[in-house]
Amino acid sequence: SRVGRFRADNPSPLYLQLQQLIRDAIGGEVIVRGDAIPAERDLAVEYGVSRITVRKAIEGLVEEGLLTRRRGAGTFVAGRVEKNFSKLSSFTEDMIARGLVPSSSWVSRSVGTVSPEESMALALSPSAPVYRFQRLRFADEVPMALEVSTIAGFCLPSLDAVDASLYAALTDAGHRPVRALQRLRAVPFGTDHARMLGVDPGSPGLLIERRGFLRDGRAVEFTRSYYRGDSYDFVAELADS
Ligand code: 16G
Repeated sequence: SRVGRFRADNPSPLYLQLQQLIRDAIGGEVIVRGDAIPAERDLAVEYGVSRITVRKAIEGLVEEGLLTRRRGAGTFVAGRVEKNFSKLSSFTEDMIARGLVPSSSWVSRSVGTVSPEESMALALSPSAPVYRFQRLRFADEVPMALEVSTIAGFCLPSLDAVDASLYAALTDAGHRPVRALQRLRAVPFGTDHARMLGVDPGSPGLLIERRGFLRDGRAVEFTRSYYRGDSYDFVAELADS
C-alpha cells in the first residue's frame, strides 16, 4: 500500500487512524498535490474497515481542505497555490514558477464585435472587433480556474494565435500588457461553473477581473478569472510609502 498500515495497539477510532495515515502520506510526500487517493472500497478492503469508516475519514479531510473531490473523478490531494496578487504575470508563468505543470482546455473561442460591457471595459468603439476565449486552467491536472477573456482585435493576428498561453501570443504580437487593474470579489459558483471546476454548486469562488493595458494606454484584455475558493492564496507585499 502507498499509505502505510494501522497499528494494532492504537486506541483511537479507526477513522482518525486512517486520517492520520493519509496525513502522514501527504506530509511525507508519498502522495502529492493532484494525486488521486484510492477509491473508498479499495481503502476499506486494504485496511479491513467499513466503507462508512473510510467515508468519515475522507469527509473530514475534505472539510479540512487537505483533500478535494472532483465530481465523477474521485478524491485528490489538495494544496493551495500562492499567487502574488500584484504581479502582472500569466497563469502559465505563475504555475511554472511554482514547479507545477500548467495546462488548459478550451471551452470556446470566437471572433466578434464588442458587447456594450466590453466596449466600456476596453474603451473600444461599438463596432470594434474582439477575440473571446474561455478556458479551463489546470495545475498538475487539477482544475484551478475558469478564464473568460476578451482581447481587443488589434492585439492578435488571428484566433488560433493563442495556443497554450495567451500572454505568450500577446508577447509574440508585441501587445503584451504592461499595466493592469485588478478587482477581486467573492462569488458562489453556479451550476455550470461548478461542474466545469469539479466543485459543488454554491461553493465559494474568487472572481478576479483584470484589465490590461499597453504603454500607450490602449486596453488589451478584459479577463474574468473564476478561481476555486480552495485552490489559491492571493498574497501581496505591502510597503509603507
Ligand atoms: C492570468 C491573468 C489573466 C491572463 C492570464 C494569461 C490573473 C488574475 N489573471 O490568469 O488576466 O489573461 O493569466 O495566462 O492573474 P496565459 O498566458 O497562461 O494564457
